[in-house]
Amino acid sequence: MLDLGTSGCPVTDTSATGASSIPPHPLGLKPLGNKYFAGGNDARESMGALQALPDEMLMLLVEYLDCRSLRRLGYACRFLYALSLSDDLWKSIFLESDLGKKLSFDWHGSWRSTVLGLPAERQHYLECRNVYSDVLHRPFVCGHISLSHLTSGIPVANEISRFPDLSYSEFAEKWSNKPFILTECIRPWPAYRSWDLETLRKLFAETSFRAEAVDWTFETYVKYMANNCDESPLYLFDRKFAEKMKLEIESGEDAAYWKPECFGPDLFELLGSERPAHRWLIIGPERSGSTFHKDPNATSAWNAVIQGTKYWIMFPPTADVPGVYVSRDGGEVTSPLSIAEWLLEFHAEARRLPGCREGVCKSGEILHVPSGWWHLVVNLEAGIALTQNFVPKSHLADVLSFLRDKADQVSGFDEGVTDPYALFVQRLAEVYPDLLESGLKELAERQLSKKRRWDLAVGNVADEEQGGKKTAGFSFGFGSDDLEDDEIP
Ligand SMILES: O=C(O)CCC(=O)C(=O)O
Ligand SMILES: [Fe+2]
Repeated sequence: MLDLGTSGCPVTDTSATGASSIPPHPLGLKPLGNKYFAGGNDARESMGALQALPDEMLMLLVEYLDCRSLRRLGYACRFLYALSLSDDLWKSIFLESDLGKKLSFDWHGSWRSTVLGLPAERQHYLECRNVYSDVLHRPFVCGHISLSHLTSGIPVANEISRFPDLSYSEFAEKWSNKPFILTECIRPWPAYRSWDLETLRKLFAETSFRAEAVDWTFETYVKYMANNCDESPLYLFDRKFAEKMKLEIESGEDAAYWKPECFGPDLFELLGSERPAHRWLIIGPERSGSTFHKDPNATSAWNAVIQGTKYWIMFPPTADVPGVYVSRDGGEVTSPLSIAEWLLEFHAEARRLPGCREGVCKSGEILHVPSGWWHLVVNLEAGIALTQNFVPKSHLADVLSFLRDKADQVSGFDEGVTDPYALFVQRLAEVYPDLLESGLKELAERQLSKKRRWDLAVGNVADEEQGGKKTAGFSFGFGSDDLEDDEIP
């Protein structure tokens, strides 16, 4: 079978992307390019006036249909039948239905079968061999792309460093700005020793956890995990897990886990109950994961794999990551592609860029995400992870700067905390006055150096050197109008 997709379905060199392993579509529909070898038998021609619309537009239109209308549309002709089976349409219908509000229900392997209550033995499909469409075929490709090419062939220069463990002084002096993996540090955790999906299912079957837009019991989520073909599977990402699972964390004989010592004091602990959300239980099937982002509030993070394996690709804070579009102030990140689409379209290019770091974090290992670093993560196997965001002393200035200068982008605080910057400064002044002073000094120095670079760029330096007055306006003020690197033309 030829694979001639025009987007997201590479025609050649599929071994490098994992696309070669994709099985035939269950309905038999094919990427658009195949039409030109098909001798004129094209299901689109039976669509009447709707033929005039491109597939993308048809898809947008049918998003407005309810369950009954979508089913009826499928009776009209083979192309619309294939279109009406797109499971993303049914996912939206599910989420808007009463079923979408339930904690538990019978999952039947797809959103459509679940909405329609169709167990496997009642699922019958028409074959659609004369349906040619990238729009319909691409989600299937993305839901089946093999991920094995990610683990093989990581360029040596990109490899994330691995150590058994690190001391705090090594971290503070050398590693707080770099990603790394520690291979031994979480092995004593009871959570690592005793948790796996089956154990958690037995203990917490009826406990509900948040997975993106839904709250489901763990039993329901495990069934979904084991049997779905979603391009972007729902990811369990719960920040109240400790309360829900009645876990002790950090101290006490029964602690399920504790933070690794090498990261030193976490300065956001000073915020006590007012600190923003900072720890999550993460569970997902193969192919689930996180699209490119930076962690909130310029915090650093660690991510510990309890079960499974994760592939990480990371870039330093100032990198332009291919396929990721960032607003001028950094406040809006648009990463329009799913993880699988990004891997198909951009992975090969991205790993050739300077600064790119890649690594595979296996069960029993923990990865450090430095403040401001871009990262995309994909689960190579179903698994469980714990993650925590923190503020190490070495990134205090970054966090102060974020809270002060990007107040509109600060996230995760309760509504009652109206001025996170002032609150953090106040707590630091009480406990670590010297650290606060040096943090503020570093901020002022950064501001001065930005100003100097600006002056250089616009020619003000000459005036300054000649004793002119043009640059006299600069002060150490802590206003929010300081110059961003990207504002310098
Ligand atoms: O999917 C993952 O494990 C990564 C999670 C992550 O990046 C985050 O919590 O910020
Ligand atoms: Fe993250």
